[in-house]
Amino acid sequence: PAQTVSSQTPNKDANGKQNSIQKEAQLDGSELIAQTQLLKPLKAGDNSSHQAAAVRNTGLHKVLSLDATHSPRDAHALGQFGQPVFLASSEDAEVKKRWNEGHFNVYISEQIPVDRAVPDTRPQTCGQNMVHDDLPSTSVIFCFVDEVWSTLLRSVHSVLNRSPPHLLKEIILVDDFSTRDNLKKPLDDYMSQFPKVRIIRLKERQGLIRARLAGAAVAKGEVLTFLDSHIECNVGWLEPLLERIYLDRKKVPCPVIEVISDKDMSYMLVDNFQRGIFKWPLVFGWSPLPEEYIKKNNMSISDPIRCPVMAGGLFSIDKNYFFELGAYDPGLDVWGGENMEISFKIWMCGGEIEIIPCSRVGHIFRGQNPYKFPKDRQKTVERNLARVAEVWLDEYKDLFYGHGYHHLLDRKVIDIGNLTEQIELRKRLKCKSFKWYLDNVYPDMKAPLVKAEGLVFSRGLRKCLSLQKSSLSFEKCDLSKQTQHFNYTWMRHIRQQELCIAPQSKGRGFALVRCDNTRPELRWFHKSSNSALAEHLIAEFVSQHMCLEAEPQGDSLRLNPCEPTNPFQKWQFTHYNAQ
Ligand code: UD2
Ligand code: MN
Repeated sequence: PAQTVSSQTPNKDANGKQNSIQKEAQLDGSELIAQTQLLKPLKAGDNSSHQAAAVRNTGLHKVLSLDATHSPRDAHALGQFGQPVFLASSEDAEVKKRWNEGHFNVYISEQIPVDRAVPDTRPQTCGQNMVHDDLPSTSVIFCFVDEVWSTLLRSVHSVLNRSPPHLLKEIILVDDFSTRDNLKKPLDDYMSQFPKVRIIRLKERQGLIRARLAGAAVAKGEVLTFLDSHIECNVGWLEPLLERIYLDRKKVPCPVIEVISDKDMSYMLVDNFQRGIFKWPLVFGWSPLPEEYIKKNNMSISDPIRCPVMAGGLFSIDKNYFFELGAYDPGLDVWGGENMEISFKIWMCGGEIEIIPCSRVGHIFRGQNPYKFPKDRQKTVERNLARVAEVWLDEYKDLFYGHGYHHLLDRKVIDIGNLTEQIELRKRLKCKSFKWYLDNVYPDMKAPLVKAEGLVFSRGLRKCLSLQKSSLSFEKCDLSKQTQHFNYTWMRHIRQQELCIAPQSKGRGFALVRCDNTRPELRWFHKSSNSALAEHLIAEFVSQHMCLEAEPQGDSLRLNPCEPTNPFQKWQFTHYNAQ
């Protein structure tokens, strides 16, 4: 999903030109080494890495404002300076015709210069920041499958034009078995004018995860920088990322992802203080830092933002650290879930993910994937996420499954593959628990382990369920008695320790069985309020609507057809953690 676009407009003069462009000499590495200036004091919390860097006692220079706007540019070209392109309505048909080639306005993109300027959207102080002269070099890796020619070229040009040459080791284009002819010889020919650009071609479709691994395997830079193939890097984007890694090799910095409109190709800046988060069942989203957190830490809009989950597409990582972490799980297919995997892995195994507001990259967010999935899209993503959940979520994986992917538990329906190596890796790296991650990295996430818990109170009897010596009965409610405590789980089980209450498929009885998440017949539908059968416990896998009912004599339980107002079918747990 795209971030919310900010209502602020970048600094521009009346001609739409960037007025904050600094007329700074374009330096290369050799000239930089000579410069030494004082490091701006870093924020609290950065002390250890600050000192580590200070020991190296190397020179510093102001972030380079490399941008080809220093060179002559056609100010009248369409889309120049990131301006929107407006078309006559007579061109609508053409726009529509070309749309599906990339699920954005391919027709407009083709008419915009491949090296257009974009507005410098960084917070004002960014241009004054100091970075070290001896930053590590990076390999920039673009994976693509059937990418639109004009956007692929614009992505590459933006890296070539706005990265200090001595820091850009190479650009690796990993062609994930594209079918379009122009991406073969014509692309080779075009890129042959840039010695830093290498193209690797995969012999079969691998998906973006294994394509990135293929790029990483041949990369020569000290840092890997992954980018999507329809982006535009902004002025000064690279050095602030590399600086963070220089200060601490376990930091994984991400640029702010700005929005290139899929409709008019304009470059739009996004709201400040945004970070990547997830909601159940592991759905990525953006959310601003809590207000109190910003105040408490006295944060300015250019400070790095701790980020619980990265969006996935754009980040830099120390190459050795990437491999120490076991890179990506190579069992993840095509698209999706790898951002969760690497995020949990980084945080739980000793690293940090940050968004760096002084580094900004525009990205075309598309409504749909413009390429085909070899198998069903939804199943592919769900399967990837299940692999991540099984390896990283510990007891919280019930929340993942319970929020919509119950069918994944049936391994006969979806085979999520072998996870031995991933589980071994987590052990070997001695990674922390998912609970630690939630408590320390994403404390504002609500993640109760069960939906409801406590006593199970029968409205009709005004007594509570009790499980003793493997049989159920009713007793006077008493919170101090463990025999009366049950959980209503994300799997929708009514559970006490290992035992679950199960409806019997025939007859009106019930049984106590060992809980098993993969058995759908143990599930009970239950809502505390606001539904037609509020407070009922409805057996999900019994043919007609059958509800759990207390015998009015109070000596046993049975299943009966559901009746909305029957108090002997109404049950209440002491605490509801979620509806
Ligand atoms: C986001 C990420 C993307 C990836 C994805 C989840 C951003 C801006 N983008 O979705 O990088 O993390 O979430 O997996 O954060 N590609 C291949 N082979 C494939 C499929 C895709 O090479 O089989 C390429 C594709 O051409 C593109 C990149 O991988 O350059 C990412 O794909 P996307 O742009 O469709 O993903 P996006 O931005 O929707
Ligand atoms: Mn993308």
